[in-house]
Amino acid sequence: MSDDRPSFPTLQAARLYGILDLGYVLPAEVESMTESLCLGGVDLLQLRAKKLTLQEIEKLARLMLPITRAHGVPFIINDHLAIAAEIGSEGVHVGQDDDAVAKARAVVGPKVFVGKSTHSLVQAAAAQEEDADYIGFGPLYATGTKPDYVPIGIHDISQVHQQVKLPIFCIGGVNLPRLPEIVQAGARRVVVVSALLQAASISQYVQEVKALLP
Ligand code: 3NM
Repeated sequence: MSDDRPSFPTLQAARLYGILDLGYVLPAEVESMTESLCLGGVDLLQLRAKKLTLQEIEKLARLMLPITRAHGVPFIINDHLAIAAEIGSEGVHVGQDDDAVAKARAVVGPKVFVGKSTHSLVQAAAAQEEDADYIGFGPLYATGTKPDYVPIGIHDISQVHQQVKLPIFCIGGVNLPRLPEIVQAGARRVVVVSALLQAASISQYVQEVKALLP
């Protein structure tokens, strides 16, 4: 892992976490979309590509990294620890069925942050015990981006913030019209995927979401 990585804002300061999901974006659009997301002001950006080969994902990650670095946006690789370690991303994200946080940290090294998806209060508390650097909490609503997941609703948002002291990113069906009730329920940070990637102006959508976050 290189020691010359630039310094980045803390995860605590992050409010809007964008995911560039290849379910919505063509490989040829990845660079321009990355630029738009960063210009708009996402605080974190993840590459998620469930259907691409490892080689394809690494290639796209290498296209994105100089852009996110130029904007000072931490770049996070979903699932693939070896790619994160190889390219030197700032973070890696694992799901409930993926490697444990300790395993992830052993692969990517101590300077790379490790996030974990959680889908209940119990899983959120367990991720804190596991020493994750942040958690995703959701899906709040049914979402086509993860169609097989049962939505957990917004009623546990307040309690998860009392129980878990890590940065918590509420995820799943988050969009501008729903944001007021999500914030009202106690959310401080969100992940937005399809609403952002399908917006007429990505940069403007980013700005509008950020304006509604506390
Ligand atoms: N993880 P959208 S929900 C990638 O609950 C992902 O862990 C989730 O996409 C979880 O903003 C989700 O389009 C999809 O609903 C988020």
